[in-house]
Amino acid sequence: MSAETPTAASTVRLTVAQAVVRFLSCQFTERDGQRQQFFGGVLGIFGHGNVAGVGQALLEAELEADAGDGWKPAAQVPYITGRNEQAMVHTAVGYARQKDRLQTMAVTASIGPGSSNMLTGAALATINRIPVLLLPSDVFATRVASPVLQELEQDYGYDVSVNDAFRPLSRFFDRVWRPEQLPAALLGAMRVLTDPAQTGAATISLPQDVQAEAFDWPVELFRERTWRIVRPAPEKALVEEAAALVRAAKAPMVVAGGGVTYSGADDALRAFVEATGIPVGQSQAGKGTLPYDHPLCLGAIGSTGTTAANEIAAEADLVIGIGTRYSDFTTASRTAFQNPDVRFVNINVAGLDSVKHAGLPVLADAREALEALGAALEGFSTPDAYRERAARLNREWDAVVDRYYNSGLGERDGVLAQAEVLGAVDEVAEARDVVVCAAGSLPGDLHCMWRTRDRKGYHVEYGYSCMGYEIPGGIGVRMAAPDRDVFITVGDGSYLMMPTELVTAVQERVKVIVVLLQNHGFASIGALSESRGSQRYGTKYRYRDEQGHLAGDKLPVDLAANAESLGVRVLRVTTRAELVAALRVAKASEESTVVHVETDLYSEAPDGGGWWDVPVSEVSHLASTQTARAEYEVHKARQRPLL
Ligand SMILES: Cc1ncc(C[n+]2csc(CCOP(=O)(O)OP(=O)(O)O)c2C)c(N)n1
Ligand SMILES: [Mg+2]
Repeated sequence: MSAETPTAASTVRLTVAQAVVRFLSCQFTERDGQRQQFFGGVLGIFGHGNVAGVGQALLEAELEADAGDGWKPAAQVPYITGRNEQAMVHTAVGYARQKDRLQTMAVTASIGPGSSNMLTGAALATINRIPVLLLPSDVFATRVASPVLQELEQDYGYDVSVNDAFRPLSRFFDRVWRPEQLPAALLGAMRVLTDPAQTGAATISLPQDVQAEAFDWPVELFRERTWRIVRPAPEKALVEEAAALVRAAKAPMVVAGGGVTYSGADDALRAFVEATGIPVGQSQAGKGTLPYDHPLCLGAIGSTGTTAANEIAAEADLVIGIGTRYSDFTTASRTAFQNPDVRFVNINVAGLDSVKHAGLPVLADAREALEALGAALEGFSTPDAYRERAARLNREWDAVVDRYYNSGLGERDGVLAQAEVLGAVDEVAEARDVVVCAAGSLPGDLHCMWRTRDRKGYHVEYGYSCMGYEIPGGIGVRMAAPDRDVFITVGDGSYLMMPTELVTAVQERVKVIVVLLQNHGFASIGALSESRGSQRYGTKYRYRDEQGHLAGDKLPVDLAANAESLGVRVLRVTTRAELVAALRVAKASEESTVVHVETDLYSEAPDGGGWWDVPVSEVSHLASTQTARAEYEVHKARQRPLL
């Protein structure tokens, strides 16, 4: 026997699915000397595509059946049954984001619709740069019984399946046609999931027959592996160039994005801005990088920004973007920065983001780069007047928030304004609690108004702004942070998209507080429609009227009863005082609660001066559209190429 020949002891005979499950339980990440289990759970729904493969493997792992080789898992990876595959990916994303991308979950789905249901989740994870491992099941590799139930069948290629749709949505994709391919697929997925610049959805497609196939795996595949989450250091010359730009600037500002938080660079950011006196505007993912009442915190920037951030942005001659993608909401569709000489310094781990707006690309980890730039700027500060102006703008905006939080409109009109609901949540929530949202008019309101006090206290999914993320995403947040209360704020439209995981919250005894704002339609798209000349067409949940339009009476839906039927406790409230009382009850409880509150479809958010590019019809017979088009062209003229 040659040295290379595997001995009986150096291989272990397992199915492909058993090997996958075993592999998941021995992956760890490490950063700054802290080590943690990478997969905090496997979420799944079984169908014929995975029940006897991955399902059997999970059962065996849960029962700790002795495989006869003395192997013990390095960590327990619990299996959690979900209700909707898309929602399960949202839960994994919520979990991973709350864990600063150091931990995540895997999701298993059956072939066909079970798998394709995860496509939206894959896009959401990749766009938000959040690691999730997707394990869709696939058609038979052997094709003995093709076409199998739910097989796509394309006449131009028999190896195409619905799972090929994951390719453009994933940062890594592989299909394991043969067991021999599995180790490379698993290691490739781990490489991408743990790379801060590459991370997103990693997809390993598992044909249903291959899942059940046995193979002699080298035992090394199942050794504990610790993946270092790297902190790439910035190039010295670039730091010096960036420092020179800051020293020459008269009106510098920072735009802080999610990358600051994921890098754990919040303290470094605070030290940097306190030393240099450079104020900070925050993207949705960057809210929390400084507490709302820090004198250099300008709060939300861009389309849904504050007057504080947008006023400074309009004049800024140097923008230091840190861990930001510069989405259209952040740049107010490229109208936020109006100084003709504005320049950008982009601190980012991702090459894609580092070169945006023709910025100086400081390709590096946020914390490392902030510390290096801070050291290079030793002794530098903006004038006191600039610091004082930022602090004044911050206080002025907070006074606006105060007025909206306590407008008294609910008492006057008999139905609460949305901002009053946020005011009530603000009153009851503790500093470390987390507010969760994703779509509708709430994200904009939260972005400009929410008083974020803790670095992980604000969780709005705004890369994909996916209706239906709220409840499953919030459940993932709570799983990641059981010591924080999670306030899920959700509109009626988003609730109707995906209330399903309330059942999962009940099953797993995961406590969340859902604040369900019932305004009988789309306040957000309704307001947008009106401002763009489309008269709120099709944005209300109404019966058809006598003319055949969807503008009749309100529909008799009872979302409170719907939530109750899923097994959660529901509190129905009308007034502000009732709302505050209900939130306190929910907070004191150990169970999940849905607080159902009627709100005004027409309630307004404060205007922070930001614009958003949503094109208006160039020709129309409607006067409303013609007026909106004329207004649109005025804004359009302020858009800058930033080259
Ligand atoms: C899955 C999905 N479909 C469509 C949209 C477009 N969209 C954005 S907000 C919105 C309406 C949200 O309604 P609701 O949750 O009731 O919130 P409200 O606008 O009333 O605040 C729609 C349809 C989206 N973001 N996500
Ligand atoms: Mg609504």
